[in-house]
Amino acid sequence: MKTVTYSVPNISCMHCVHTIQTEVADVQGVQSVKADQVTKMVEIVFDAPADEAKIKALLAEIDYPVAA
Ligand SMILES: [Cu+2]
Repeated sequence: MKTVTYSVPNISCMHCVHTIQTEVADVQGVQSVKADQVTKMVEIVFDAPADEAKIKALLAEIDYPVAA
């Protein structure tokens, strides 16, 4: 199990938080997703077959790219 924390500047409201949590939770292997609209951070706990590349690609696809 791995925990990552990403900065996602596009988070602006509870809708963003909900969208991110719902979409990322659908990735196979993801155990938990916690997005915060104040800090604009997303904490994700996952295991294989999920990996950072897949999660980052999904976030970019739904218009919440991870800050470089
Ligand atoms: Cu929003």
